[in-house]
This record gives sequence, C-alpha cells and structure tokens, in this order.
Amino acid sequence: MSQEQTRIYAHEHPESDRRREGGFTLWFTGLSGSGKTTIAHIVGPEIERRGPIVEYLDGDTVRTLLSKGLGFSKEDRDENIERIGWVASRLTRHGAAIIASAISPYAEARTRARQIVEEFGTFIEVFMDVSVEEATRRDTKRLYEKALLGEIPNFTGVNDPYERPEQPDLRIDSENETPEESARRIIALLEERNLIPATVTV
Ligand code: ADX
Repeated sequence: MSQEQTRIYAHEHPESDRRREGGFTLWFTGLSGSGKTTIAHIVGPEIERRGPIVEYLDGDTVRTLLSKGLGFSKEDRDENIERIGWVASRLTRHGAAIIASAISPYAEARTRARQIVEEFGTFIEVFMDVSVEEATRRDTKRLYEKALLGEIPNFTGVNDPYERPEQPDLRIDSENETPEESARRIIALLEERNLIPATVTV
C-alpha cells in the first residue's frame, strides 16, 4: 500500500459516538446589553453547586481567541456561531454544562447550533428579550451611542438585524425581571428537565 493510501486524514477518522449522559448547552441569545453574560454568571455557579462542571462560551471572549479576526457581517457572525456551536457540542458530549452567550442574531445559525448539540445532549435556548430603547439606555459599553452616531456599522438592533426566536425554551423579560429572578427561572427549568438535581446532595 502506498503512503498516500495509508494516510489517515483527520476528517476521515471515525469519531466515537460514546458520550457521557446528562450534558447540556444553555444557549443565551439577545441584543448586546440584554443581560446574557450577567445571568450566565449567576446561573453557572448554581449549576456547579448541583454537580455538573460548567464551561462558559461568551461571545466577547470567544472573539479574542477562537473567533479572533471575525467581524460582524452575516457571514462572520454565522461562522462565529458555528464555531461556538461546534465546541459546545463537543463539550456536551463529555457531560458538561455549557453556557453559551452570543448575540446570535440569525435564527438559522441558532438552529444549526441546536442540531449539532442535540447529537450529544440537550440544547436549551434562552431568549433575553430587551427592547433596543432599553438596551440603548443601559449602554454599559457605550456602543449604542457610537452606533447611533454612525461610528459602528452593522450594529445589532441599530443598523443590523436581530431575528427574535419564535419558540425559545425560555423567554426572559429582561426589562421587568431582576437578574436574580431570571436566574431562578432558568434553574427551575433545568430542574424540570432533569438536567440538574432539585436538591443538592453534599
Ligand atoms: S454575534 O452576532 O456573532 O453573536 P457576539 O455575541 O459574538 O456577536 O459579539 C457581540 C459583542 O461584540 C457585543 O456585545 C459588542 O460588545 C461587540 N460588538 C462590536 N461590534 C458589534 C456589532 N457591529 N454588532 C454587535 N456587537 C458588536
């Protein structure tokens, strides 16, 4: 057999379909400033208290490493979401609890992320619902101000689309709920779906 024939290419290498049961991805979607990261960091430690190891895949962080160099065109955002979805699916396979938080403005890309994760575990979509007016009022990173001045092109909610999820697993009313209330509702949903135990066994 020639060397050419025996070479094993990574993409041809059969992947094991073994998995550790119980893995899930909690996928936050919503405008910048809708509270995705804030709530992720309230919910995450509570999940860990119940047992699973948590991994965070936050858009802002991912964009400095895994998605470094990607911009905000539809193509680049879709690429970013595909990468996050892929990593989430690999970790979900190992039984971990993944908390992904990226604007993820396009429904089709979110569906693809769901599909790849569901090959190995559960996907829960949490829609952080906030109006552009409220997000602009909060403007913690002062990005809306710049976008409105025309200094940031393609800014989601200002001059770029956000496709609202039609059937999220959970919709959070980010304008009228406190982050603690929202976090409690998310934890309750995870308990209801048997993804975390309702009581902590020490
Ligand atoms: S996504 O669309 O690809 O899902 P992601 O969540 O990773 O976006 O990154 C969004 C973050 O990038 C925002 O919270 C904001 O800090 C920053 N950002 C910079 N430019 C833009 C832009 N044009 N639109 C939205 N967010 C932007």
